[in-house]
Amino acid sequence: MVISGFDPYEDVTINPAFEVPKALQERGIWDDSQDSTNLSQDVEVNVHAVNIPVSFAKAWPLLRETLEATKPDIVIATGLKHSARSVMLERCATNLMDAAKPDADNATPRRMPIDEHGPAAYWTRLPLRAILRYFAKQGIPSSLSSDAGTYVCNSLFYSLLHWTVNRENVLAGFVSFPPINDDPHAERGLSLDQQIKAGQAVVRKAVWYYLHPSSGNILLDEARD
Ligand code: PCA
Repeated sequence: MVISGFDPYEDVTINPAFEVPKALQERGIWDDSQDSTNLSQDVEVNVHAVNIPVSFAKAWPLLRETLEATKPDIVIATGLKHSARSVMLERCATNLMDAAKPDADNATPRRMPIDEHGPAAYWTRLPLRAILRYFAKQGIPSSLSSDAGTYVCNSLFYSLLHWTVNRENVLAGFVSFPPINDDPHAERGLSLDQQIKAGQAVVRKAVWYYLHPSSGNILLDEARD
């Protein structure tokens, strides 16, 4: 599987979208005693982490290069969402770039489609409700979200879902992390440790689902565990 994050950006000192992919590549996805996926730990999951520049022009070509080189079954892209209070599972990517600030190449696309001929949006095929319930069991605050904004995160997600349209054997999704906050009573943000656990849980559940695909509508279904 491939998990992508972003290069350091803005003035964020510790960026969960940089740290979580790195941690998963180093530790794998199993070091959590509360695992309840009933997945045998014998399933070998190779985690390949990649950091992407916060650039509208370069983000997707770089991720695509990695996907073509590693041919993963599962791709989870991640980003930091400043406004998030918890881990957010993104349902869809919209065909819109609207940058409020310049990207790493100093580009500021305003109200432009990502793909002039592409559909307005793509849905993810990750089993979001099942992941959400799994998070609840593990005490990881999380919620569903309908967009990853209109900046580089959303553009990367849109191109990724476009790429998977004809690759039915690839499961792809996007997770937005909140800022890192070690205060357990904070209204916003989660500790890095919790965010790493969340990243591991998303991948475990995605692997489980990959091995037990459902024929139902994963966005509406109260998917089984
Ligand atoms: N968040 C930005 C881009 C990189 C990141 O982590 C976004 O919300 O698009």
